[in-house]
Amino acid sequence: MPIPKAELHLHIEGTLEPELAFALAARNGVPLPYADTDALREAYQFSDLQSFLNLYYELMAVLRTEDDFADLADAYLARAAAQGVRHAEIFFDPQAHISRGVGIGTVVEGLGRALDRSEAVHGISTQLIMCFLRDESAESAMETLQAAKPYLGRIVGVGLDSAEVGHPPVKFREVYEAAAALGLRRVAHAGEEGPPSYITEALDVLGVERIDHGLRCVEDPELVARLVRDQVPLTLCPLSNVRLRTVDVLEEHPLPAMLDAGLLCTVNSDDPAYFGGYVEDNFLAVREALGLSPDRLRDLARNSFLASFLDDDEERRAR
Ligand code: ES4
Ligand code: ZN
Repeated sequence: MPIPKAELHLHIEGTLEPELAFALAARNGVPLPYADTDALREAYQFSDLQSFLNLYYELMAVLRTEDDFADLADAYLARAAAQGVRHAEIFFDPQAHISRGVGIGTVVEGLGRALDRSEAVHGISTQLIMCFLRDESAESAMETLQAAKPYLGRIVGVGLDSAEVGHPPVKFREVYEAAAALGLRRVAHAGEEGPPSYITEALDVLGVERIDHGLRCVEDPELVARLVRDQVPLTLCPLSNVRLRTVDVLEEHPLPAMLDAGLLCTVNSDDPAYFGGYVEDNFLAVREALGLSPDRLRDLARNSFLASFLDDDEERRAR
């Protein structure tokens, strides 16, 4: 049995498996420029983050109705349950749907339908985090935050994703201030492809309480010392890092050194349909490639609950 764990870095659109993509394409009459699922899978060869994002946004065309988002989330939750996930904090990208004429209400109500039955059906508690696309304007992010207002009962926090380099956290200062004023929790992708200074900026300017990825902190010893001192959680995604060539091979992933340094690391799946595995697959892969001991793996699972937005009582029940 896989160890019980929380998943804290998971883009729901990145759980769209080729089979479901083709089924939804047929259901909605959306043409896909791939002959079949094998041809689509062959496109899953990425040279960097942008090459992945191009396909990730292209395939979203098949997601159109509440049913589509409910089916997408149901499929993820079923797979996550089999991988030991007891709690999931799930990212979604409203702007990637709004720009295609799919309103945030369709997305949130559809996902919400699956999340509402998740505890009963899959034994997984859930929360939603809406992400802003950092390669879009701050004005667009602010409009998206306004559009989300009727749905904030379902949304625990905000995040920042998409193409990182050239889009520093400071660009979203006002948006994060507004999100905080609405009582939303704050996280941000930083230090995936971008420099360590983006991690510092996300903490100082955006007031985030978790860093998504954060891998490149290892290049800045002072930053590492701060992250250790403040026990800032990092949501690492090892298989993602290999597929997007952020690390050359899994055997060279800095996770063991990061744990040895005292960083609060968690292991997550990011976009599991694209990167070759769900969260337990990531645990097994780092165990094999990096020789992590059972104690280390238990630490990672424990960290996932510590770093979650669950309070102590909820955490005890989830474990
Ligand atoms: C993402 Cl791996 C990754 N990085 C940044 N933004 C993303 N959106 C979906 N997956
Ligand atoms: Zn991510």
